[in-house]
Amino acid sequence: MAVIKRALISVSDKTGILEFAQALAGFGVEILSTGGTAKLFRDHGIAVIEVSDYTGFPEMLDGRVKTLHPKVHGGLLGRRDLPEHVTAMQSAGIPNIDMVVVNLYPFEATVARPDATLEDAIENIDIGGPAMVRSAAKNWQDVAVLTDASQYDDVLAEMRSTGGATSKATRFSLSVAAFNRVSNYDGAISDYLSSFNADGSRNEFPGQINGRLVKVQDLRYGENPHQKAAFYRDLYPAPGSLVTAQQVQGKELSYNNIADADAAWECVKSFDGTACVIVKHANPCGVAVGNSTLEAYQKAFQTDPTSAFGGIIAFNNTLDGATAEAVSKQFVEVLIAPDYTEEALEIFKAKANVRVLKIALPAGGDSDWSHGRNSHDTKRVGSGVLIQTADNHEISMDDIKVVTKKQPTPEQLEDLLFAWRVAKYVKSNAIVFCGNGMTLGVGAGQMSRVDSTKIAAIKAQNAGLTLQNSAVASDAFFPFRDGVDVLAEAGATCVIQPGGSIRDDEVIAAADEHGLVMVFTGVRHFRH
Ligand code: 93A
Repeated sequence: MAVIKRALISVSDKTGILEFAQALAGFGVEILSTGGTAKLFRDHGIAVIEVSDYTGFPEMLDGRVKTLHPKVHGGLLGRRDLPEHVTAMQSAGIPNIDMVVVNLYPFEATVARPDATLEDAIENIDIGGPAMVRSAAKNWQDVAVLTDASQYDDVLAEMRSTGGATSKATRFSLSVAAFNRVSNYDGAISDYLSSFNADGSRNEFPGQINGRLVKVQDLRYGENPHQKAAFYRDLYPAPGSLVTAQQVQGKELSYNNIADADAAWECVKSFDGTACVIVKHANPCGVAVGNSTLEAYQKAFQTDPTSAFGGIIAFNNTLDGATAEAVSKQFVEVLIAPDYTEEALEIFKAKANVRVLKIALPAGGDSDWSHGRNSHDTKRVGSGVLIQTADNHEISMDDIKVVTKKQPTPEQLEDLLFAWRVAKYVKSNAIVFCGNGMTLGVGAGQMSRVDSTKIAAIKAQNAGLTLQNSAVASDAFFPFRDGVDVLAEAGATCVIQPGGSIRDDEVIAAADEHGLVMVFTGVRHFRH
């Protein structure tokens, strides 16, 4: 146990610092502080020694040099267990400093401001703070380092129970937290500065990316029970992304639950009207829009009741009691919605295993999800990672080009756009039959497009749904006419696809032959 006799406090975020310093003073701790922090303490009657008085060296260069002094760093770094260190410190007149309480210049908050300039950012790069944090964290055997207000209470509680000391275990975990903090801080600086090209323009893919991840939770196992796993999130997650979810009830989320929940949530939040998405094994097996969450769910369920069993179900609107009642009739693994009525939550309570997730709408709180979009998408390969900007592409009516003799009706256009939206979230090769704001048959993840088309038609048939007058989306172009022949025979009357095949002429001729409407989007939505 190391009793704290002297502490250096230098904080930008002054949350809770008065109470903490007051408590330290109560233990008889001598407090050293920098300009602004020292003034705050003096104003509140807390005894404090200015670091500049302590070192005999004034703060200078607009505060850029405040604590960078051997009397500070020697006091933090000197080993108490080495006689040579003890003697050297004594002869240099450097007393021990047993505790450092530092939080850094707000670099991250500064660069998050839309109006922040490069100069603002540079001025908010803290040098002396991280230096002290590192000195103290390196010497954790004897020095306690606090870098966040959330740590104050626990440290004080321990000091109360030990007569003013901290334990080795506490000092070690504080040291780890301190290095994490400094690493994140430096990572944020490195990421920000690297995101500029030499001419001042922004660079989406800089030479180095400091992928900083924070553990959300350990998982019982991975994709399979013999694999170990944990769930991590970005240090700064996109608002409204899955990692921001709050689990309201239910069993612990599994690895596959999380992967599927993400697929369902990303898909459902892309709709403007009330929508429901049911996902199984990473693919939507039912998607629908409706006048209520109940109607959307009932339509989505109809697409493929067999696959919906044990599915992940997401809504983009508050889930009400009537919907909860209906959903409770099926076996469901995970439910996701921005909110739930009290009645709905009561109904789910009776199904204690069901995992119920609530994801707050992104700041702004309206139906415009664009500010809640993930910016990048990553995929692990061997010892590397592929990074791309997220597939946030949306088409509008202006992007659509009719290529057949037949023109689409307004209803057909609506169905085509719905089908196109869904196809983006289906694994390639994706073929999606739709009609009346719901999926009718989904063909996913096949190695050939014609097989995907056949499977989608078979699934519709299995569900007892008719494909007469349906609309079809294909996530990428038809390489041959065979897929078009299959969907026409199944009853589809209109098709949306990117176009761009060398056999587009053959494909368009097939569509004309079948009397179909075909439109090109000019973009594809591969999803692997
Ligand atoms: O400008 S600095 O990099 N130079 C320093 O020597 C130094 N020492 C502490 N910034 C420095 N600090 C930082 O000052 C601390 O990390 C803390 O964020 C801030 C507290 O300043 P004040 O007590 O004047 O409000």
